Amino acid sequence: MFRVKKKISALMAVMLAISITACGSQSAFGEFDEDNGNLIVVGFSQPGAESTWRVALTDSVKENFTEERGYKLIYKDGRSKQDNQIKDIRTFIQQGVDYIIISPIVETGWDTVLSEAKDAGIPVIICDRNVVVENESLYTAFVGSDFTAEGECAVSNLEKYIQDDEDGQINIVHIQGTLGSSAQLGRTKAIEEAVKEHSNWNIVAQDCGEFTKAKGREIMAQAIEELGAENIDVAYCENDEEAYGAIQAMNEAGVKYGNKEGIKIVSFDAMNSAMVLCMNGHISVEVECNPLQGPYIYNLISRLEKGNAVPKITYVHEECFTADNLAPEIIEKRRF
Ligand code: GYE
Repeated sequence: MFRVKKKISALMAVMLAISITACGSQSAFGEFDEDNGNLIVVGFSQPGAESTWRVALTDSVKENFTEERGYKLIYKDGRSKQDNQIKDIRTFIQQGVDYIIISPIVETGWDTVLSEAKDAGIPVIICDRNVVVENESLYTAFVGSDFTAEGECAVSNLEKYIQDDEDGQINIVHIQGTLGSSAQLGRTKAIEEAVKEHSNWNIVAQDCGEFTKAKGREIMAQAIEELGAENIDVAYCENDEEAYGAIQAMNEAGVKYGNKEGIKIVSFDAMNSAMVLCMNGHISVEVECNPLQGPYIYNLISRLEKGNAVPKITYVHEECFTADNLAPEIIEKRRF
C-alpha cells in the first residue's frame, strides 16, 4: 500500500518539478529530484541539537536506517522551534515519504499536522518524548522513555543522600528542561511530588534551563548569588548539560558539591562523562535516559513493512546510577 502511495507522490513530484522548472525556478523540494529506487524513505524530525544526548539519538537513527539496509533517511533539525518541526513534517508529507519519525519538542500542538500525515497514509513513529493528542490513532507507535519513572528513581535515590540532614531544611534549586516537553513534565512532577511529601524539602529556585549547559550555569550562578551556597542543599538538573553548567557555576564560585560535603547533584541522561563524575561521588544521582533508540524504531518499521502489528508503546531500557552501583566496566560498555 505504501509503495503505491509513494509512486503516486513521486509522479506528483515529477509533475511539480517540471512545472517549477518551466517557470525558470529551482525545485523547492531537493530530495524529490533524487531517484530513491526501491529504498524505503523515512523522514526524521528532530527538535534541535541542544545536547550530546540528542546528537546520540540522531546518530543512532542514522546508523540504523542506511541504504545498505534498504532505507533512505531524510533528517531535519527543527532548531528548537515547534513551528519548524511542523514545517519539516509537512515537507515530508509533500515528498511522499513512507514513514515519519518525530521527536516532538513539546507534547501538545500536533493534532493538525498528524491528521495531515494520517490522511496521506503515512505511518508516524513518535520517539524520545511523547505527544498528547485527542485521537491516539494519529500516530502508529511511541518509542522512548518513561519520564515519570525516571523522576521517581531520581527522587528515591536522592532521599538516601540527604537522610542525615532530616532535622534541617532541604533546599532545592530546580533547573528544568524545555517547558512542556515530556522529559521536563515527568522529571518535574517527581520532584514536586517529593517536595509535597517531605515537609522539610523546599524548592527555593525553579527556572527553565532549556536542557542547555549555558542556561544551567546561568541559573545556578544566580541561585548561589541570591540565596547563598550555604542555603542550597540540592541541584536537581533535568539533564547532564544543565548539570555541567551548574557544576561550572559552582566551580567558578568556589562552592563544594558531591556526596561527602556540599550540594548534592541529581542529573538525567547518564552520558559517559557524567557517569564518571557519579562514580567518583561528584554527582550523587545519575538517571539513565537511553538515546540509542534507532534499533527499536528500526524493529518497529521492519515489522510494519511485513504487515505485522506493532505495540503502541515501547519503553527503552533505563537504569538509575549512584556511586554504589557504578564501576569502570559498566561505564565502558556505554556509548555516548
Ligand atoms: O534528557 C536531554 C535532551 O528528550 C529525553 O532532551 C530527551 C532530553 C534529554 O536534550 O538531554
